[in-house]
Amino acid sequence: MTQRTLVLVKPDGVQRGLTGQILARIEAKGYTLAQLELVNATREILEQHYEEHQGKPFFEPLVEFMLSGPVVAAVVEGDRVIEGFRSLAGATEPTTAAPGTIRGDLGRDWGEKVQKNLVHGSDSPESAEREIGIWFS
Ligand code: IDP
Ligand code: MG
Repeated sequence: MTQRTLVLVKPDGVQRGLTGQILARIEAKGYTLAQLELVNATREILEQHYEEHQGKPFFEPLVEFMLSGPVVAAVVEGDRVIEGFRSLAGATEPTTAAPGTIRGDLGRDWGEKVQKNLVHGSDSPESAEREIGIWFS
């Protein structure tokens, strides 16, 4: 069954001029861009989006990072795209994310309280629908 996922190119990806490369990898894999928008997030959006992380030590640095510049929000479609995009993105920590992945090839640790790792991808069908509703309401 065709799935949808929410992908964000985070502010580090936009600021470093990597949006095109990241979207190109998604398209080259064969997925479809169904919706695409450059957005200045608000604290309200981010507190909803990252609600599962509220109270963790990296939560406030994460919100500040996500407010530091525009993000590109996309709804991406395809069979098993949720799993497929997370595989394309690589592990959370860019230092150890596998080469060949977006985070592994394009990311690194910058010695900050939050891992700047270029992209977000929903982790389940329920998260995807919830997150698409937050960013594309
Ligand atoms: P994910 O983006 O790979 O799904 P999550 O655990 O959902 O990872 O965390 C959300 C975001 O919070 C990560 O992408 C990363 O930017 C940041 N983050 C997660 N865990 C840590 C941590 O232990 N230290 C610093 N930042 C973190
Ligand atoms: Mg996550």
